[in-house]
Amino acid sequence: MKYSHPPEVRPYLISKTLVPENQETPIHFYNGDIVTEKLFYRRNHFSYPHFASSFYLLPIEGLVHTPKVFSLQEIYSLPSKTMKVVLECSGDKRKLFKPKVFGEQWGKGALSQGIWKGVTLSTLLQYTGLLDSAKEIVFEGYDNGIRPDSNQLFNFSRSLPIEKAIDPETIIAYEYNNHPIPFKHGFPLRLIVPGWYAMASVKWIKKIIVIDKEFKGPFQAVDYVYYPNKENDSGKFPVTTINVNSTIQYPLNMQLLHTGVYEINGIAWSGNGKIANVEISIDGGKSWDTCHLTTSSEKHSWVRWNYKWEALKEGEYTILSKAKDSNGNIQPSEPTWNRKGYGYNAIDRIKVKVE
Ligand SMILES: Nc1nc2c(c(=O)[nH]1)N[C@H]1C(S)=C(S)[C@@H](COP(=O)(O)O)O[C@H]1N2
Ligand SMILES: [Mo]
Repeated sequence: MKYSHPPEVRPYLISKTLVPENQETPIHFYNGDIVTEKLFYRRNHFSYPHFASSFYLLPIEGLVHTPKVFSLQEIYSLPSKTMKVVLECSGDKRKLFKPKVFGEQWGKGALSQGIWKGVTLSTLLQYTGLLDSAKEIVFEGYDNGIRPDSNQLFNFSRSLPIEKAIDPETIIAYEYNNHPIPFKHGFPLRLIVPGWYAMASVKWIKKIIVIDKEFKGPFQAVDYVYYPNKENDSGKFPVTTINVNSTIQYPLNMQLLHTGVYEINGIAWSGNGKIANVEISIDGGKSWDTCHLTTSSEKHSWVRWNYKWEALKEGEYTILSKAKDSNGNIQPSEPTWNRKGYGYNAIDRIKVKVE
C-alpha cells in the first residue's frame, strides 16, 4: 500500500521539548527518501545561536602550519562533494529501553535523510597543513548555554580523531537538498560525518581547532559515552558508528486491521557499509522471510523494503524486522542497555490485530 497524503492532511514533527527545540520526524508517515526541511527532526542542546551570518568567517587554528580564516565565498569555490546521508541521533528509540533511561524520550523518529553538499575537511586542511603533534580536530558550534551538571557556560563542541577528520567523506557542508542549509540545521556551515551518530555532525561551526590531546568537553567525555553499568562508569566507551537498524513504517504498532492483503514496509540503515538484507517475521520470530528492497543499497543511506502479507486469519500478530549490513552486523534480539540510552538497535517489533 503506497500511502500518499491528500494535500490538506500532512504529517507534522512530534514535539519532545520546545526550548531547546527537540522534535522528531514522523517517520511512520514518510515514504520518500529525502526528508524535507519541514519534517527533518530537530535536536538541540541549547537555544538557537545568534550571530551575524553576513560577517561569517571560518577560522582553522591550533596545531597547523599556517592558520587560516576562510570566507564563505572561498569555501563555495573549492571542489565539492555531494552525498545522500542518514542522520540518526544516538538517542533514537531511547524510550524503548527497559529499564527506562533518563533523557529525551525519543521514539523512532530521531532520524532523517537528505542530500548534503560541502567541501571535504581534508581539502581545507591542504591550506593550513597539520603539525606532527596533531591528534584531534575540535569543531566548536556557535550555540552555548549552561548544562544541568555544571554552572559553566559551554558551547556545543566535539572533536574527531585525525583519521576520521581527513576521511574523504567528512565534509563541511553548506547545502541541504540543493539549498543553503536551513538555519535550524546548522546554516551556514555544518560538519557532516557520514556513518557516525549525528552528535558528531556539529551545526553552526564557529571555529576549527587542531589539538594534540584527547578533547574532554562535556559533549564528548560526559555525554555520548556508552556506560554499560547503572551504578558506575566502568567499561565506558565513546559513541561513534551508527548500529545496523530497521524500522517498520506500516502497519502502525497496535493497529487494527481487517483480514486482507497488506504491504508491510519500512526502512533499514547502518553506519557500517551497506544494508545486505532485511528479514521479516509475522509470528514473533518463529519463522523469517526475506523482504524485497525497493531502493538500491548505498553506503550511508537507508534502504526501503517491503513484504506482501496475506493476513487471512484473525488473531494477534507480532511483526519483527531484522536488518543485516555488508560487514555482517545483524540487529540483536535485545538492545544493549546503557545508562544514557544510546545506540538502540534491537530487532524492530510491532503488534497488530487482524479481526
Ligand atoms: N552546534 C550544535 N550541533 C549539534 C547539536 C547541537 O545541539 N548543537 N546537536 C547534535 C545532535 S545530538 C544531533 S542528533 C544532531 C541533530 O541535528 P538536527 O537538529 O539538524 O536534526 O546535531 C548535532 N549537532
Ligand atoms: Mo543526538
